[in-house]
Amino acid sequence: MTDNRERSWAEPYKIKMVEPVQMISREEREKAIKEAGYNTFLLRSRDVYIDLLTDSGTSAMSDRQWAGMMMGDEAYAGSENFYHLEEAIQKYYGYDHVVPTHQGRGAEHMISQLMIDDGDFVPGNMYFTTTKLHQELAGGTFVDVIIDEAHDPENEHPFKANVDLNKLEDLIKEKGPDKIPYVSIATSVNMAGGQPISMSNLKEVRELTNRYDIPIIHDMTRVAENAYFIKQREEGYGDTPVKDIVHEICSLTDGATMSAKKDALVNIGGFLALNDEELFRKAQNMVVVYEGLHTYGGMAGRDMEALAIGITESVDEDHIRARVGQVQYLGEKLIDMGVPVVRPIGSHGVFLNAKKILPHLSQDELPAQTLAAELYLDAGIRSMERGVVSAGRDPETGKHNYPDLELVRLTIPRRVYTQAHMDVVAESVEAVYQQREDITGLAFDYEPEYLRFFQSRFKKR
Ligand code: P61
Repeated sequence: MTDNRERSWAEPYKIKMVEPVQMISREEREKAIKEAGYNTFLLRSRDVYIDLLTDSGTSAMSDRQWAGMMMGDEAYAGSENFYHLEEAIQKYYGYDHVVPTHQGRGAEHMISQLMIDDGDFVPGNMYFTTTKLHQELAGGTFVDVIIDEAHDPENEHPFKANVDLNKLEDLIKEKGPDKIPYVSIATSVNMAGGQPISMSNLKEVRELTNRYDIPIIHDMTRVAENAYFIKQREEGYGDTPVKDIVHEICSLTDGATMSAKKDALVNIGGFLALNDEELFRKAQNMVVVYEGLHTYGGMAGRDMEALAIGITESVDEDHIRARVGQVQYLGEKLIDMGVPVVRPIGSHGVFLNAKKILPHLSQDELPAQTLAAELYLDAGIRSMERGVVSAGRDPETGKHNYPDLELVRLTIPRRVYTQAHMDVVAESVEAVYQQREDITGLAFDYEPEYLRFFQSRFKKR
């Protein structure tokens, strides 16, 4: 480099296979979203042009992963691929024992059933839909102990996933440590907008929980993305490899649930990782009831091989820089266009601030659900509601939960779309933003009991 200007970077891969996508006409999109009850989860994928519903299971696998798929050992018991997976988890994450599951919620189900008793409280750094539901189904109550800044979309705190230690200690003192089976710590907190926890905060949580002898269970779904932000933002980590930061994060916790469909670059899979031998034995016994034998837990041998390789690739410096970099690129573009988004831009998606974009809609008029439907109408871009619909109802009162954050998530799959796709997305968001005053809200038409956002149907008001 001849001067101090930042040089452009590009994706650290080239494309070997393509999957055609196309945009259907405006009339067809109108018909499709109406038939889907204005719920983007109910659209058919063939009717979507750029699919930013989720980064879950939507990543492109590498040639090495596909080669690994050919080495699937589909033995019912003792598959060679399980041992490769176990080795990768021990090497990169440092947990002693592994129970594979079909995906993240399989692991959440087991840890909740094994550790939570009726009347327990589970503190965590913001809720996640499936995590909280499994805690409730086990008889527990989730308690949010994230810092207040996390609930403010405009607050620029660099580590919005940090735990408020006072909130946590007050809860422990109020309920008593024996009512708190574990503290649930997520890295790269999804519902806050993909925000990281700092290493120093995690260390403080560890010290506090050690004093009360309470374990930490880590939702490590996006741990590498969190580690990348630590490298970027936390003093003393600028020269530390992401893989070492990941290892250090895990070493501060006692076990983890993993949806491998995100960070770990596979289309299906997950696991429960534990250091405690006795708990592990119980989980190993439980997995045969709900998932499959303890050496496959609902995954095919080939899936476990792809996952073992995906874990290795997920902590590669070039990969993680390009992955988070692409999300930042879209976010910066939208900020430049004046569109209100959650700040700082998160790790796995850009979160539009629907409350601010559609201030004329009350939360009962479902601003984020409405905005997601409008985005689809404009250019066939599929996004996800993360607001009052996702927050569900209070199990005690049956009333809607009204979260401060009323967001639409533009989630970027890993290694799938190009910067040109990001440009198209930004232009579509801008077009919808310009027509925002003409947008009218939605009302529930059908609402299922569990995780209602997946299957609810809506009607125009
Ligand atoms: C997602 F609308 N996430 O972000 P499973 N923990 C965390 C996750 O992000 C996560 C799981 C546990 C999804 C899929 C999804 O409300 C929703 O492998 C931090 O999906 O079972 C999943 O892992 C669960 C979308 C899940 C949702 C729940 O798109």
